[in-house]
Amino acid sequence: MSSRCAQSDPIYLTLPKEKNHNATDLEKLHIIFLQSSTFVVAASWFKGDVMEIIQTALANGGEPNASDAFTINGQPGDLYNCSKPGTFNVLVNYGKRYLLRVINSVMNEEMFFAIAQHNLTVVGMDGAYIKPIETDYIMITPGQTMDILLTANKSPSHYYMAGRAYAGAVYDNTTTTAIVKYIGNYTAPSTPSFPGNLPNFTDIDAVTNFTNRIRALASKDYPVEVPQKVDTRLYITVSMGSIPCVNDSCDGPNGGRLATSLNNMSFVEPAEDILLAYYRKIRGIYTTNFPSVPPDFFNFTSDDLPDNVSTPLKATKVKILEFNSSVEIVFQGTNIGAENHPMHLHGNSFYHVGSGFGNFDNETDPKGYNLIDPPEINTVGVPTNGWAAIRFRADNPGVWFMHCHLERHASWGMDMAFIVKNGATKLTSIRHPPRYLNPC
Ligand SMILES: [Cu+2]
Repeated sequence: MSSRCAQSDPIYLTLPKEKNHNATDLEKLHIIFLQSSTFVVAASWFKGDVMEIIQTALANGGEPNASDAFTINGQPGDLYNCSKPGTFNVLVNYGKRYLLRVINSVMNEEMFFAIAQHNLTVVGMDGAYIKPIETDYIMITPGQTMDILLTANKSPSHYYMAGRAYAGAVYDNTTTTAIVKYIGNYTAPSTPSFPGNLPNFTDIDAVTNFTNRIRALASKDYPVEVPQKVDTRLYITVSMGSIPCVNDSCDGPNGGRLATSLNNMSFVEPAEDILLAYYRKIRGIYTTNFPSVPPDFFNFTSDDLPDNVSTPLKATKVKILEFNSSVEIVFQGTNIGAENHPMHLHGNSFYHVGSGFGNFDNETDPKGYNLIDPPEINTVGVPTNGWAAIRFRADNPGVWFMHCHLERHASWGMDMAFIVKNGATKLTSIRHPPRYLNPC
């Protein structure tokens, strides 16, 4: 049986320098979640080719099957049938401190992660320092990276580290584990202790409580440069709609085809690359009128939604940004298929200046923005039926994709692109394409 590795779009790791953390006795460990792996051992895997599963779901317009297992460093762990012999082990020495680099490379799920009886000290996120957070669990979205210090200071024994999903509409409800094993002579328990503080699948409070603690380091060496004034503002609704099918014959809601959207625009991947079309001034590939506000205003998070708000328009629209302009985006989650959405921007990190539940209020909510030490990240979780505000300076000329990092939402159209115009100099302008461009 074969299976394919299902990863999100490429993750570029820019890791903070370690000099701030007296890394003299720091050992480094890399912890990577993968949604499926190279081998299919038991019944609880994606059977067959994961791309085929996704293509079939896309063709039929419905949800793809949830995965059958998560893995830590390629292994599902003890809680799956037949996986025990391959469980990943992390060997530690008592008294040492370790740097865990946790990457959520799961395709469709945000993940909780914890280690039995050990606190985690989160010191970095998406390649930037944060003020250290002592916590007994983390929540990490697909594509996000976290740098975490672990001190091996408990009784030498075996301890589970475990990860499970923060639930979406359809989710894999299994739990992946690895084992932290202290080196030395002691009698190991027959079963390692399990992290009692690993939140349950639907624990929204656990997500909010963890996320709200994240602050940039904001030191002299690592200053915060969040724009205090805004040139371009966008207010973007994030929705999970559907488009009717002939004879209601598709697998989505009411026989329709699932179609996610940003400001009611469900992104259609163009035949020609947007970057090339922009560079070569090819017309008819995209339009530049991505809406800066939702086309219709209603109570976005109400249980009682107006009729006809769940059918988006299919289009390939971009938003043009002036070089070096400051941009604010408020993502507004809606009750059109309410879910948490990890929104991810290419080309720039951004500052996460505020979040809340319900509808964003453009008079009162900005008063609560954190413009002192907001974390600098590249993926932000938009709370279920809530909002998240980000700011960045558009100083990287080019074409930059922005999308939900849940792969299935992105594949249904929860995407758009920015075109950041060139600056005045060669250094602030996009480069020529390479002389030879791969034809595929
Ligand atoms: Cu999403």
